[in-house]
Amino acid sequence: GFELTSPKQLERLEKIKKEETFKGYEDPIRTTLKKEDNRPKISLWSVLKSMVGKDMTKMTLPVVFNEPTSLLQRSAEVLEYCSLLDKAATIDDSPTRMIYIAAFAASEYVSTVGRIAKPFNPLLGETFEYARPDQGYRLLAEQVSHHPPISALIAEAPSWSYYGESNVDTKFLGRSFDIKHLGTWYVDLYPGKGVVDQKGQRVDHETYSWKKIRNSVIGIIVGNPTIDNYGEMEIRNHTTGDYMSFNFKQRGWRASSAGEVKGEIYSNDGKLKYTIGGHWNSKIFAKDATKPDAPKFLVWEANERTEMMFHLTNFAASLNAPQPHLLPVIACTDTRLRPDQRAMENGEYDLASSEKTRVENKQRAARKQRELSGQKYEPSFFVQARHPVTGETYWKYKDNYWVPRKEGKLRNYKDIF
Ligand code: CLR
Repeated sequence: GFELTSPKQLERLEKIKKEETFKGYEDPIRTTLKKEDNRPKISLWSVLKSMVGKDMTKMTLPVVFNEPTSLLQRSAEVLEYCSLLDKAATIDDSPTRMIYIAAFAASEYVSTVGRIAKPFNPLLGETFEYARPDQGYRLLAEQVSHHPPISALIAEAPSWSYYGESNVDTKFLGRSFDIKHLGTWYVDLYPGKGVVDQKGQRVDHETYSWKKIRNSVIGIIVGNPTIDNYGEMEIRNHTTGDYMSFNFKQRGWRASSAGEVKGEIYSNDGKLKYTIGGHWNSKIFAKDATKPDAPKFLVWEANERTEMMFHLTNFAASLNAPQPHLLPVIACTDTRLRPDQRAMENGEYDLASSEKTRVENKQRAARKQRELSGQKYEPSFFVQARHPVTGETYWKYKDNYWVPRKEGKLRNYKDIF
């Protein structure tokens, strides 16, 4: 929806098109599943009470506590509101761009509401691709480590890349089930008019980074499980030196306090430029802090949700759709082809459960085989590298998915299901 103005943006668009990214995405987008939820009702506390102190990977839960998404797909859900990044790239002033980066970083949490279910833990080497010809972006995620479970992800559009690693530390402590995020997330933004860096030089992009805040399932014992997301998020623009502190308030006793956020955006000289406020579960506003009577303005608003199985959002319902044009072109390791998750989506819980056992055993056998032959496992599409801007280690995309995909070389390259 936003105009591309710079040669760099057009070059990035050209690459996405030339690699035939959108081949297979001709079918209409699926936005819903069946309405009725026919899962047997089991109290969460009754199965969790014997698992105090455990992390999620060590819990064997009945498959009805799963939802038909993988953690690769849940990490991809952040793209529901990626037009905020397109918007950021149209803005010339760096602290103003930060408003939209911040809203993007907060916007993913609304999808957690009502989703008290365990996503499928991806198998080692499992991948997930997703592209949107209507919005010009593409995404690739790969499970790069099994113990601990780590996914690498990159999404690319003409005016931005979003990438990072999902590495969650989960713990059930009796009162709450807590999820801490260890990975760092990055946005490389390519604004239409370029960027002036801290040395006063004009460059074609800027790099932001932040860590995700904590998720916590509360109300498990009283039988009304609810999700809260809270903590302090520090977003940094490493190129211009702007920064922001973003506070997600922990839910108190009053339901009206749920989802409250407050943030402050500073320019590199330490001057307060904008304040941000609102709720991650409904709307986010910003206000110019340099003018005393500046009105607040709306930056982001949550999309409407249709009631459906597993309380998925409409965007989430699109991710695992077995679309007829798409299935023959995706990699054979794509989540859409995973049989247990597909059975879950179809409401075939017994089949889901037996298939889950089968693919997990297959994964175990493959690992044994590697150990016996002394082979080290290497991910296919990402490699660990030092980040050129922050110096931290991160998973670098090898830029080797979309071309082999287009040539049909990923139809048979591995057998994990
Ligand atoms: C939050 C948004 C992040 C990606 C992400 C990773 C882990 C997810 C978390 C999100 C939401 C909450 C989550 C969690 C893993 C487990 C937990 C789905 C999507 C659920 C609610 C735990 C349920 C536990 C029981 C059923 C036992 O970008």
